[in-house]
Amino acid sequence: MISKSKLIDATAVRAMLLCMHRIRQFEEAAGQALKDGHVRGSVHQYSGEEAIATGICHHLHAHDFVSSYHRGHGHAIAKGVSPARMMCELFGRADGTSGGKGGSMHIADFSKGMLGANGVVPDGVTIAVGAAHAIKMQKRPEIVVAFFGDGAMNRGPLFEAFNWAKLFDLPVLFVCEDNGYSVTLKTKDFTAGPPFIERAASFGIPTQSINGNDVVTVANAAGPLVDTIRQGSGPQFLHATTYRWYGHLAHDKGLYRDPAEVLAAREDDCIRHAESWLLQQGANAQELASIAKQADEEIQRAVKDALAAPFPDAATAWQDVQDIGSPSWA
Ligand SMILES: Cc1ncc(C[n+]2csc(CCOP(=O)(O)OP(=O)(O)O)c2C)c(N)n1
Ligand SMILES: [Mg+2]
Repeated sequence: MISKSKLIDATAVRAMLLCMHRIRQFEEAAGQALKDGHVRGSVHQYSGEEAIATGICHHLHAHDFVSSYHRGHGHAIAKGVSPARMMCELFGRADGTSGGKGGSMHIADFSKGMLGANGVVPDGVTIAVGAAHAIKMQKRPEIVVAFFGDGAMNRGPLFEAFNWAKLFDLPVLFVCEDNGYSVTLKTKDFTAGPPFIERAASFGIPTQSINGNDVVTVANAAGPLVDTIRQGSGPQFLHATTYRWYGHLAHDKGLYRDPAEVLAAREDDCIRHAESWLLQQGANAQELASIAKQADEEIQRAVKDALAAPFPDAATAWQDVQDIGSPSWA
């Protein structure tokens, strides 16, 4: 049963709309900053998928945890990590979440329960299960959400994670964000067997499949799952369908996709759906525009501040990084 505080009402959807705008604006700015040469390395934009992180993290407490993957900005923002510090991280500045040394694929902030984006498919999931095991052993009340893509469903460590989580009935919600693609391939074109949810179900994990582009649907599905995990149900698996608006990386023009498919996905915009929902509940267009404006201003300020922020001191270059011996090139 959904507890009263978790009923999805207009106040909740307004808050989630702001969160989705924040993520969308962050991704627009990050993609542009990469093109402008302010960001080195890679940027995987979460644009189009915002409803999933937003609708699920809406139900998490500050002390709960999330783990993520290479497309991790949205999960971090939805979990409460500061977009300003994340922007600094992308820009390689000392004020970044990892002092500017991690970049986009290593956004982490333990103080907010964000265990990290992760470049290795699907290693964020195994980290989540480790955290969930620690929570269970210490009899603590937190839960963990492991976000991952459909591509992870064909990797062995994911099944080790499912097995371990169910064997010990760990407090973890597995969330497969199924955008249909793994880099340039349609995931279904290299996937054998029955639908993904049956893979999780084969471990005895309860499963559910939902439309991940509707934040109300996501939040209504996630609320009871989070509750039941908190009450000791063991792991749950949520499969959420969605689409990524841009290429695999901000550099990637995505020419392997049918333009009509991309256009249709953009019509199925999670932000537009949330706005329509609110309009039906009596919100007015002005109010919705001011929510979008608030997010836009926040992110523009984050970019401006990141550009002005200092780079890490060269003397600290070898601090907080894995020890790989003496830098012979130095
Ligand atoms: C172990 C491993 N193999 C290969 C890669 C290269 N790689 C990066 S992303 C990706 C596919 C990701 O697809 P998905 O999990 O669906 O996430 P999406 O990019 O669609 O959000 C692959 C194969 C990797 N990062 N790690
Ligand atoms: Mg995918």
